[in-house]
Amino acid sequence: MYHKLFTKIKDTITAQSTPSGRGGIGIVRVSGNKVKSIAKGILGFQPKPRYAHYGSFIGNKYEIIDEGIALFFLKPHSLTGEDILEIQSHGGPIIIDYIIERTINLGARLARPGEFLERAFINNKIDLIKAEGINDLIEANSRIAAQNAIYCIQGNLSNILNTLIKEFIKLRINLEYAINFPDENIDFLKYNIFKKFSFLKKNLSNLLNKSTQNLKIREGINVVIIGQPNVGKSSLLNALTEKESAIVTDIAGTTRDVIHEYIYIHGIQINLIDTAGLCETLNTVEKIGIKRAWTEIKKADHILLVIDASKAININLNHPSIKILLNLPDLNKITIIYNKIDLINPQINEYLSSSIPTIIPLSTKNGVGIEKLKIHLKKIMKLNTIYGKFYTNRRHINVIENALKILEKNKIKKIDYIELLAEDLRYAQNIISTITGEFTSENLLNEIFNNFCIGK
Ligand SMILES: Nc1nc2c(ncn2[C@@H]2O[C@H](COP(=O)(O)OP(=O)(O)OP(=O)(O)O)[C@@H](O)[C@H]2O)c(=O)[nH]1
Ligand SMILES: [Mg+2]
Repeated sequence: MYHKLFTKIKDTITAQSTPSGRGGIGIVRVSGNKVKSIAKGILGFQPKPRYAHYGSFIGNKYEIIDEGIALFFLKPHSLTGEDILEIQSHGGPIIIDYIIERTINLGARLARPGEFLERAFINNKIDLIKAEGINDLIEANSRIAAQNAIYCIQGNLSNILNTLIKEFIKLRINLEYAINFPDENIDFLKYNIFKKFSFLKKNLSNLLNKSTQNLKIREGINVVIIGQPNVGKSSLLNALTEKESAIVTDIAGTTRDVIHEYIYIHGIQINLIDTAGLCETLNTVEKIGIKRAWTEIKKADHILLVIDASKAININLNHPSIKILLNLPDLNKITIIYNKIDLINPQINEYLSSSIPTIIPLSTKNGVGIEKLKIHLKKIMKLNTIYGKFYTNRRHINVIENALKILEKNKIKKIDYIELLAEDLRYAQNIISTITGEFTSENLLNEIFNNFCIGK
């Protein structure tokens, strides 16, 4: 079965598939109906499918452009499901340009971004999840992100969704039966429908939770560093990133804006966010900085509240740092950092280290405690990364969220409105089908594939 956009594809596309710049090899890929004649023109003969031909590439005036390897794939046994020619030449920009120009002269046009994968999707070679997985694999910035993209390519999420859609269909069949034969043992039927509906909602909500966790693996966990001015927030950022990411001075109010940096701990990205010191102030710039700090606090996955240990020996509820602590939205997300312990009595330090696990005493000045903080962050990430062997991006998550909203809005207890329930289920199922692309508008497809690079 081909996608409804299938009839739109008539032309032949060409693009460089390897990155631009210089390299040992450069690959130009051509896909479409004219590939056979283009191959004959540039190679001088008709290539055999799936055979590595070594030879010369011929220009418009029968000059030799370069020599290298040509691979021909006969449709439908190719990436796009169309005839494909891959020309492997030497990887210089001038040569590649020359070859692309030659394929255009022979009847191809330059491909749009992501157009090869778009054709693969339209010709039913891959679903949307796999197309996105290929893109994510190429763009991956950590091994875990790459591993997750592979799950997409292997179809793990597609399988989960296809099973879910089958459950939707089963439930809709039951509903149709209840609507058409209202007199038959309706209470039992209603009970069954209720059970299946709850099961479906639970499955969808589990999928949403796991998916949100998985997204964090790719985008990183946001750890926001906050505290009063001058407690050593920027020094902590610098100690964790091991570079001079932020300006450090002894003047309170040095950091005015939000500073973003990232580190990797065991392949998982941590986005570190340094903020302006939280205090009462009349200074306009500082006020804006503090407002931005609170915006970051609201978005945080975890917060490091830095306290100057030398000024917190007799800490009580009136201490400004405690006031900040009490204003934070979720106390479960907080680690207290007792900084500047080089300035305090080592006995107090020892007491703090051993007695309260969510307090980490450290000194950004001499580095004591930094490793302990990294181990602590690693533990937090573990809590944040319970994921199955599937992977979802932000688009998938939005879709799952929307489908779940529709199901949650429906008050199943009023089962007398059984037609409305059938309608909601149909709607939610269609929404979920947009993830694999089975039920996707042309606009959305364009939006997705336009984000890919040319040559993919
Ligand atoms: N003795 C000692 N001094 C430190 C330590 N960490 C930071 N400092 C000093 O504390 C002062 C303030 O450090 P910053 O990192 O700029 O503090 P901040 O919290 O970012 O300050 P604002 O950006 O103004 O809110 C600087 O003089 C640092 O050298 C530490 O562990 N021990
Ligand atoms: Mg600072």
